[in-house]
Amino acid sequence: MIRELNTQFGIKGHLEFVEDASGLILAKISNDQGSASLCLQGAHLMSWQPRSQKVPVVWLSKDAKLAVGKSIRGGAPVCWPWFGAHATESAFPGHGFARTVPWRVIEAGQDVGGETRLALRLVASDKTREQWPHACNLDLNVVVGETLRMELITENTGSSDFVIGEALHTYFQIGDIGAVSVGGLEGCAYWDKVGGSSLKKQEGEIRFSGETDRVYIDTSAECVIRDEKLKRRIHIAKSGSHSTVVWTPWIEKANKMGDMGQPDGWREMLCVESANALENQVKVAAGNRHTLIVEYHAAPL
Ligand code: TA6
Repeated sequence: MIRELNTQFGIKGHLEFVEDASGLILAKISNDQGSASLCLQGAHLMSWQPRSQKVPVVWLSKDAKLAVGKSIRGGAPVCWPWFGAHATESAFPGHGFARTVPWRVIEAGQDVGGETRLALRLVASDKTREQWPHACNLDLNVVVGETLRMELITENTGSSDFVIGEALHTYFQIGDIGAVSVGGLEGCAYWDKVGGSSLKKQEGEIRFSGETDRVYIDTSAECVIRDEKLKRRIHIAKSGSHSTVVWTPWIEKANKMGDMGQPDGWREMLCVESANALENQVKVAAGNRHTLIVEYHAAPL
């Protein structure tokens, strides 16, 4: 499998497929603009570091475990075809199945600007069809450079419409959760999921002093993480997404989760997720497609 992948899609000096000890296949990407790693299971981008940055921009837990059928803590998990708990089936996996099932490589190449491109498609199975019986394709296109671009494309190849919830649930690396703010969501309505679920309005920039789990709705705004410790900004631009989720577990939930990297790995991550969730779920008409795009770049503060 590895040899065939490298023969068909490998790019000398830029893209190599390797097998992890867990048996999962990883794509290792490197060019003069940046480097990244991606697990084929879940099309899960695990890390990304532009050459301009001394510290990765996408965070991966030191305790991240790679295992068949299990989600990986960190990176940019693909949440699809629902976000959060399934509406009716509590036995179905939170955030959908896309991030824990096999995907296959469909294309790879070097763009003219020197970025490395990798396209993957979810491999449907009896298991996925049990949870999602609709005829469709789900692709993820990743372009790695000084900017990271990801395109999540849902194509309805069937004869009936369907509705999806989705997110690129990206974990960003920060200096310390007490030394960052998030701008771009001022004035937006959000569902505050901490201590129940209530609808509130964002006043000013977001700062963090405890568990924060918010689904901002009806917003296509670009967000910026301002990191006073690493002295950098992370720009999070998006299209085809009308929800933004902002999440830090804080100490109690992080310790319960057990894979956030002891003793306080959770202090060095912040999730800003480009999504379509809750009232922003998307109807994909028969024969149509829907694309959610994110573009990340880092700059000095
Ligand atoms: O996106 C925020 C959230 O929904 C939180 O409520 C928390 O559950 C987080 O996702 C992590 O979920 P996971 O299934 O990856 O452990």
